[in-house]
Amino acid sequence: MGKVVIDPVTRIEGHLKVEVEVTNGVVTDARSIGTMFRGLNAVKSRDPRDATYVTERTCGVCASAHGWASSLCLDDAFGAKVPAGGRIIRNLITSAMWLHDAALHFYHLSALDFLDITAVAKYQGQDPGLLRVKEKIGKLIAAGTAPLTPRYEPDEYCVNDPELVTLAVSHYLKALDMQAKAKKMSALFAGKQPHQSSIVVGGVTMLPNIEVVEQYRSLLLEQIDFLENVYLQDVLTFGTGPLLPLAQAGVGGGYNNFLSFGGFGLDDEKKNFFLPAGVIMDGDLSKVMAVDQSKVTEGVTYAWYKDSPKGDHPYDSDTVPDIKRKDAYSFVKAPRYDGKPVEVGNLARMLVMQPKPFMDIVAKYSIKPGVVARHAARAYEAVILAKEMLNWCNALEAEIGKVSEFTIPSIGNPPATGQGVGLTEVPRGALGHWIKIKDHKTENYQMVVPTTWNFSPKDAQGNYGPLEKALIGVPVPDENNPINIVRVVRSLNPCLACAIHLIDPQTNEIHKFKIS
Ligand code: NFE
Repeated sequence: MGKVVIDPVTRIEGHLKVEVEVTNGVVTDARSIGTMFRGLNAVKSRDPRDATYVTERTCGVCASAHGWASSLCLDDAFGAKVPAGGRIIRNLITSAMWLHDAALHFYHLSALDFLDITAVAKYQGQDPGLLRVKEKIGKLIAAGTAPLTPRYEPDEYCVNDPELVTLAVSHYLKALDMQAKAKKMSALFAGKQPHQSSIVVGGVTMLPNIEVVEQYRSLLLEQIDFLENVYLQDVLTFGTGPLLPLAQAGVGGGYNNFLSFGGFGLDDEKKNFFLPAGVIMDGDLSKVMAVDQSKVTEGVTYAWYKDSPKGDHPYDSDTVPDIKRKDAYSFVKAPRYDGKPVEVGNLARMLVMQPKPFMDIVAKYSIKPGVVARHAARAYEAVILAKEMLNWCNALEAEIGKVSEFTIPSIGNPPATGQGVGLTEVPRGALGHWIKIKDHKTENYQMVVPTTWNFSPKDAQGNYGPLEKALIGVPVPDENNPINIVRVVRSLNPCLACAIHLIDPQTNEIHKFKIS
């Protein structure tokens, strides 16, 4: 029996430490530890409309996601009705960033867990593009400056066929270009990226014209080609080839509880979504339950925060650090739905939505929830989302000319008192923002973020967080090469920057802590 500590886990967003106990080559205990306190000073006692701009600064990856969630939250609190054009432009700004995230997550963060990169040097083919890759990467390997690192030793699940590896590395390079172009798409409507400046309470500030929509559409067609013919094919090649044993064993599965808040409003931004809302418990896919936000709580029994005197629902909870808290081991709180830990993200969304082609692949290859299923879900979702975005371009063109419909409705000053909730789906999963308003100012503001759900510590009942549960049972045949651990972590696509945040109304101080 031995303890394996990975600190920091690299090739993710933010700062994460993972500790596991390994007994007879299998993980028997696990801790997910958010190590960096961020002390993001933010929105309390300010004009509620500031929330959109401040909460976007939580993260540089999913900034638009927070702008979107905070605007949905403010729409609710202000009673604002968003015009159709505003809803569609919000969808186009945020969905483009999902495409950015798909390329980033698979190629630049995860794929290297499944490739023996040294095989590039053995490429024998004549494809000029792949020969350039061989030359470029081969030089780095020969020089000992191992490229695309840090990484663990390749194991039996790593692809080592020189043709396949060289092709995959060429896709890695292509994916950099696709990331940049996806961001450009988003910026066409958002003004800029990563921190967009168009989505606001009541709608968007942007007035589109046909030229902008056409520019977006032509970049989108390029994305669809890449997602469908490169990304999805790579995931299928790996997932139904060398990784099939991992897929069928469900390595890195977990509770089989899944939550989606629903994302991308079709006609009503709060009710009818392209990616539906739903809850699945204990893997029962025949029973997708409706979401009730009142069942969301955030506990801190094992997190370095004080208990919230007014309760654990995000309308009332607070975020006050307490580094001396007994038994605490993470700066990530423990959100629960109806008291249960739930996995959020692409797999949760695809299991709630259950699109036939995806479910057919899962059935055909007997894939169980886990590492490989998450990658498959992310790739399939990216393709169907990108194709749906074409429909939104068409719908937006039909709205052009209704100029007044695009201007921000006259929403007036913030209400004297009120509250609102904004629930949506963002690349990593379910995102919720909650606000309470008093004297026209923000009295309380809480964000419950995808990575907080997935990477939470234990709760008061002693239930592991979803990642912790997913790690238990994972094979680690060599404690010096815990590659399966990072595969599980990265399949959940964490962003610890989002997961840990704090709203401090008084001091503006970035707190200092020493973690022993
Ligand atoms: Ni910082 Fe985020 C997404 C949000 S993560 S990336 O997607 O919200 O938990």
